[in-house]
Amino acid sequence: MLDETIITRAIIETYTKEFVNNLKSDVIIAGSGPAGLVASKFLADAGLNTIIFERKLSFGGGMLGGGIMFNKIVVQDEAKRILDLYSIKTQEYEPNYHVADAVESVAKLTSGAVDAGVKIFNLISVEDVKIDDNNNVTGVVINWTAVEKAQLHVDPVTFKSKCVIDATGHDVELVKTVLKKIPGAKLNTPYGTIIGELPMHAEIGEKILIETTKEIYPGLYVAGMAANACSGGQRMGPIFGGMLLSGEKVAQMIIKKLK
Ligand code: 48H
Repeated sequence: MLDETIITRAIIETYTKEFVNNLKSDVIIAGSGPAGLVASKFLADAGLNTIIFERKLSFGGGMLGGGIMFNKIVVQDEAKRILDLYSIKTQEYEPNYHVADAVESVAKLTSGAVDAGVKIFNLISVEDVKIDDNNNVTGVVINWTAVEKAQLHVDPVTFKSKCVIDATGHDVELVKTVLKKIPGAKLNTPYGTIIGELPMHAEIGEKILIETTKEIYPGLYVAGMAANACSGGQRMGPIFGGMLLSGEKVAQMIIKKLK
């Protein structure tokens, strides 16, 4: 005999317990695209308590759509080792062009994060950052995506962390919030502000992403497409090696700082 109220209680109690347990963490990541997912696994593997807030129902961001909805992705030689780490199958299409299935890639990157101990909260949007007395970023302010979509006037809640990663992709949402809301905020970019992403140039876009991945403002890091969008890096289309390497790099930077 199944009691529906036990099912309901099981879900509500276990969810809220995890929610409360994660009110203070080491690292909060906004966005579960490839950069956020890879960063989270490396951070958790290093023993850092890491959580991801993802606006959508699904994970993987733009990776799931491959190129023009053909759900295949391409990575170059130097990034293939990251796919290998997750046992994601690849086919060498031409020298230095490795093709992988986008669904398998997203599923295994997500599973790798979860197995490493990352807690992923989906259907939640980061709508603001939390700051300390010196205006350093020390957490995020979140709300249900459903509230955001319905434009309801419902106040959000706050989660604290030692570092925050903006892995929100092209829209670079957290950094924009810092610029908009913190008077005189200067970013760690050539002009102290968001430069915006440059047009397509896969070769340069992929390379420069490793340099644009950085602590962009005290307490706030950028990874993935958000990094190139901040510092004026080129876009690169459906080659995803740079996103994986950027996730790895931001994790290494934070591990060095916190460990
Ligand atoms: C919670 C949020 C919020 C928010 C957004 O776009 P993504 O896949 O990001 P990356 O950087 O890991 O990968 C970029 C890649 O997908 C891409 O777009 C490429 C390679 N483009 C090249 C080109 O030329 O166009 O994922 C970002 C994730 C998404 O799942 C969003 O839903 C989520 O972040 N997100 N989550 N709170 N405020 N904003």
